[in-house]
Amino acid sequence: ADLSRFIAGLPKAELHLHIEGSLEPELMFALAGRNGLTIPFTSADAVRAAYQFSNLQDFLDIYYQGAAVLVTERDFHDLTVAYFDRAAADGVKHAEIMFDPQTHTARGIAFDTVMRGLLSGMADAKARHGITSCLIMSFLRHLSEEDAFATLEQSRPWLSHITAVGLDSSEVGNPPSRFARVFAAARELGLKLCAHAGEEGPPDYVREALDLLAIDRLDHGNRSLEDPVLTARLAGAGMTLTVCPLSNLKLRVVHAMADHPIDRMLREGLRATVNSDDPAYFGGYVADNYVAVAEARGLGRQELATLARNSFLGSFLPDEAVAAHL
Ligand code: ES4
Ligand code: ZN
Repeated sequence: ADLSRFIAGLPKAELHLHIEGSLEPELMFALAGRNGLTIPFTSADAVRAAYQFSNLQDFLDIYYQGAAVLVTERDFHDLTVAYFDRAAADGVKHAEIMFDPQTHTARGIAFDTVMRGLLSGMADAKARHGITSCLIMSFLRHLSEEDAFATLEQSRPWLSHITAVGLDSSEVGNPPSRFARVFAAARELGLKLCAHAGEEGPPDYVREALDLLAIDRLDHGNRSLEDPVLTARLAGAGMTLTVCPLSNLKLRVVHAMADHPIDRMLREGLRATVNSDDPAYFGGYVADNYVAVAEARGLGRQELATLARNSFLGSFLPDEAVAAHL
């Protein structure tokens, strides 16, 4: 209880959060009803009971199915507000939110509908809780480069409201190299660059994200630790890793929380942060992730404070705003 209170009281930024992954079963049910959609479950608890996965692909199949209840601007607004209400309780002061436009445009939902709903939810969060936020538009790596370019094109009217692009979905077999050109185009447009790499994929994919995508931030990155040269390079470059302990456990990136490498990452000089990834699916919001890994690894207050400080250092906030949070 003491540890939980300390963690909730630590000002923190959340840097790895898929907004579609914050869709709780109760809201999924409500949105299905409101939109006249049928989902193959009789209750929110039945939805929860169906969340059985032991690898990334099994999770993604369930996650994309859940996102299908998001239809109207109000749906995206309500989803976003629900996330921020929960994040506020966890001491989140700033959030950099990933969204997957292709998951929605592929179902005939307009890009503008998604953007309007997310942005109005973010404005509400600022008004209600004082939480600042920005958006990371993630490309689905199981789709083509052409599809990613079309998505970048659709985002053009909204570029002043988008801070970065990301790369998510099925990692193995979809290396960063497939998206080198679209990332170069995004950089030309002034966007920051993130990519999921080294979650299930090998250290080579992390190297590709550095060398071919020129990422500003690495999502997950766990498997970098298998390569000491790569680890030293990430540490030397001051690269931020957005680590997600409960996600790692659920998707078997680690076999037990007691094996989580978060403290090893810090000892190796990596700028590691703690994040929730898909909290509605992985069993906890950001403070739950800090608590779970702190208890399992025996982290002290100093290490926890370092992780929280790293979250601001690794954010895309301007230097003055970072300094104001430290
Ligand atoms: C994701 Cl944990 C994870 N990995 C890759 N892509 C994702 N999309 C949502 N969650
Ligand atoms: Zn993720």
